[in-house]
Amino acid sequence: MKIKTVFFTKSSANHTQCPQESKPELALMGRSNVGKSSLINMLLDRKQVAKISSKPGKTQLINHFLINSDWHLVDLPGYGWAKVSKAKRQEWEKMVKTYLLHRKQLNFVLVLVDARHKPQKLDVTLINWLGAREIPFVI
Ligand SMILES: Nc1nc2c(ncn2[C@@H]2O[C@H](COP(=O)(O)OP(=O)(O)OP(=O)(O)O)[C@@H](O)[C@H]2O)c(=O)[nH]1
Ligand SMILES: [Mg+2]
Repeated sequence: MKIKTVFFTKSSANHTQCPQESKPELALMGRSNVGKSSLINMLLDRKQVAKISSKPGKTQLINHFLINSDWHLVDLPGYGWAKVSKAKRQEWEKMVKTYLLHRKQLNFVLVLVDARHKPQKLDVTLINWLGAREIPFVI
């Protein structure tokens, strides 16, 4: 696909704040710091459209990017960031899981895993969670 235009639409703290339009969307999920936001920049051939950091926990909201005025690519906060408090981890989980369960525009999820390591327990747990809820995904 040729990427003609890319616009950052908005950041949302929960699924009810997400863009109202009915355009289809694809979301990226994976561990904090695995490179979700970097992959978005690479796929879109833009250096800074999604914010990245060498420290985990950079993406903290649901970020919508409008591609070719046609569909949304969605950058989600990562999971498994050991240094963050349990309360913050639970907040992430609620935000992302509620989005994944209720967002009608979501067509499928791209789960990014670090190929240098064996599948991590949390990756497997969340992939099974997606499967049990019949949310289409690709790893
Ligand atoms: N070695 C290597 N480093 C990468 C790769 N992709 C991203 N990085 C680096 O990994 C770090 C984290 O990248 P991000 O794209 O911010 O990761 P993220 O998954 O969005 O992280 P959160 O927003 O915390 O969930 C940055 O320092 C990137 O430069 C890759 O393919 N290989
Ligand atoms: Mg990120």
